[in-house]
Order: sequence, then C-alpha cells, then structure tokens
Amino acid sequence: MEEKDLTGQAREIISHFRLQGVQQSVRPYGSGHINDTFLVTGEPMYILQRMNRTIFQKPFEVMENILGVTSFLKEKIKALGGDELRETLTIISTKDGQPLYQDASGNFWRMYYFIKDAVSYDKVETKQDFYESAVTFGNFQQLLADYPAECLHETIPGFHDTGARYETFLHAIKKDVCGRVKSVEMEINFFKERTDTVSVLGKLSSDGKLPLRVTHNDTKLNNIMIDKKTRKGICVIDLDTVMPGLAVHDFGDAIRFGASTGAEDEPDLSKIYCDLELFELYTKGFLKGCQGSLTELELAMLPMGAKVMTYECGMRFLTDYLQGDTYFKIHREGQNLDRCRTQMKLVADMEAKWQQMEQIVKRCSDSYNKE
Ligand code: ADP
Ligand code: GN1
Ligand code: MG
Repeated sequence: MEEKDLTGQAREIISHFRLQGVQQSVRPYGSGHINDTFLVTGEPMYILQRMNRTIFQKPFEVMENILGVTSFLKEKIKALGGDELRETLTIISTKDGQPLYQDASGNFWRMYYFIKDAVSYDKVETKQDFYESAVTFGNFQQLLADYPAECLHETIPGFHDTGARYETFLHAIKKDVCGRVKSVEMEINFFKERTDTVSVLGKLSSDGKLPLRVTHNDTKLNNIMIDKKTRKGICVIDLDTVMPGLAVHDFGDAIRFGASTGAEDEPDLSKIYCDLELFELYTKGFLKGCQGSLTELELAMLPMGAKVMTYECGMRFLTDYLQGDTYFKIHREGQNLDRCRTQMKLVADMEAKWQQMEQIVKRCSDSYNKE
C-alpha cells in the first residue's frame, strides 16, 4: 500500500488530519447534492468531505452541532451495548485538534470514519430496507428527545420554513436572472395554486400545537447506512441540518424520496407515483422507532408532512433552476427542472390519494397502540 497513489492535493489535505494506518487512494464518492464527498481507502477507511461553503456559512457551528449530537449518541449507544464507531458518525480531528481543516483557497474539509459493511441507497431496493430506515430515523429522533435543543445552532436559517421558501421562490420569479420564467409558467402556477400548503404546518408550529423536537431535517434514504449483514439501519449520517424542527417534516421528507416509484430526477413522469404500500411500511417503521412519542396531532399531520415536504422540495428545485442551478449539484442541463417535475407529480398523486393516506396512518397508529 503506497501513498504514491494519492493525488498531490488529496495527500496534502488528509495530511492535516490525525489518521491511523496507511492511506491508499482518494476518490469521489456518493451522490449527495450538497458537499463534495471522497472515499479514502486503506485500513481504516475514511470519508473526506469538502463542505459546501456557500450553503454552510458558519462551518464551525455545523461541526459543533455534529460533535454535540454524536457525542451524546455515543453515550447512549454504549449504554445499549452498541458499537459507537459504527452506529453514529465519528469526527476525525486535525493534527491541531480542530474538526475542520481550511485550505489555502478557504475551503473547509472534514473527515469521518467510513462506516464499513453498510450501504446507502438512492432508491428503495427492498421494502424491508425502507421499513428499517423508518425505524432508524424514528429511533434517531427518539434518542435525541432529551438532547438540549438550545445548544444547537441553526445551521441553515429557515431551512424548513416553507413560507420563507415561497417568498424566495417569488423573488426568483421576479428577478428571472436566467430568463427561464417564460418556459416554466405551468410549473410556477402549480406552486402558486397551492398556497394553502405553504403555511399549514408553520402555523400549527407557531401556535404551539406541534412540538419542536431535535430532528434530522434531511431524511433521504441515502442519508442512512443499512448494515449489509443484518439489513438493519445501522447509522444515520449527513448530520449538517440536525436542528430543532418538526417530526412530521422528517417523516415527510423520507416519504417524498423513498416512497416515490422513480428517481428524484426521472424525466419520464409516467414512472412517478407515491407508492402507498411503501407509505404504509414507512409509517409503521417510523411509529415503531418513535416509540409512541408522537402526539395525536403529529400523527394526524403525517400525510400533510409528506405533501408539504414534497411541495417545498419541488419549489426549491424550481427556484434553483430559475436562479441558474447554484444550490443543488447538477450533472446535466435541466436536471433541477426534472427534479421539480417529479415532486409536482408526487404532490398531485398524494392529493388524489389523500383519504387513503389518512386511513393508512390511522390503521398503523391503531395497530401500534394495540401492540
Ligand atoms: P451530502 O450532504 O452532499 O448529501 P453526505 O454526508 O450525505 O453528503 O455524504 C454523501 C454520501 O457519502 C452518503 O450518501 C453516503 O453514501 C456516503 N457517506 C457519507 N458519510 C459516510 C460515512 N461516514 N461512512 C460511509 N459512507 C458515508
Ligand atoms: C439535499 O445533502 P442531501 O443530498 O442529502 C438537501 C435536502 C433536499 C435534498 C433533495 C442541506 O440533501 O434539503 O431535500 O438535497 N440538503 C440541504 O434531494 O439543502
Ligand atoms: Mg446526504
């Protein structure tokens, strides 16, 4: 195992971290839309990430949150007899004891232990995996129920403030910096016609009817590692947006991504539906993971969480398309518009299936209470 395989820049960056063993190679890894992720091979293996500096304006605050939450989880994992190095992220310090290294161009880099013998999926491959991801995300929230929320920084202000997102969307239409508005009038109207969706959860939250909890806020299926052997959700990753939030948002974001019958950027919309069987499985798993902690109103609002998160994400993709694709990484022209359209199709499909979704939640909640 020779270090010579490493490219000069990667070798320079990782040389600032306290690593064990010998590092073999560094290559781009994963399919996240936000940070630049690399796999560092060798024994042990590591994840190296260049944090998105436009999105995360205060990177040390992000790391303070992650350190706080992972240290807290490690204590709980140890108490439950688990493996703290596999069941939550482990931040690798720089040689001068910092959680981040800043390079000469001002980029911030961080490293984690690589979670071995586990996979993250961009699409549901087996129903059981999706169920297990729900148990793990629900359980994550449950484990953090007594975490001191006042210690958390708001890493992205107004992250799931759908009302504020709507204002940004209107602003992007007005500015029309890329001259794209004319070509997406149908899509713009779709979001404008559903302004009731914008404020419903925000209002319940500001009226104190939905509790603020420590939530993950980015519960995509590929933000969870599934153990290859046991097929259990072993570790929740991508902790950049752990902040006080709504349980129904965490539920909803996972449905938006995982219960869709197609990829988030699928151009053929005839392939896109909200699969109610997957919706039911996720609901069952999430209720199990939350261990009865959800209030009656939270339970009743689970379908709304799914619709609002799908609406919000679709609107964010369209806003980014209008602003010139500066937020979400794209790999081809029009990808954000395709992403927006799948979310629109899902919202419309959820509207058509609304009563069934409510009945499913009721059924799952009744059967959870009987267990
Ligand atoms: P982004 O914010 O860009 O989505 P993530 O932190 O989610 O970045 O990382 C991108 C991908 O890298 C994940 O979906 C996962 O596949 C992989 N990954 C990230 N951290 C780890 C880790 N500690 N161990 C194994 N894989 C990881
Ligand atoms: C981003 O980082 P990633 O790829 O897991 C985004 C989420 C969106 C998601 C859409 C910090 O998630 O909010 O729902 O893309 N994360 C951030 O796929 O904006
Ligand atoms: Mg991610």
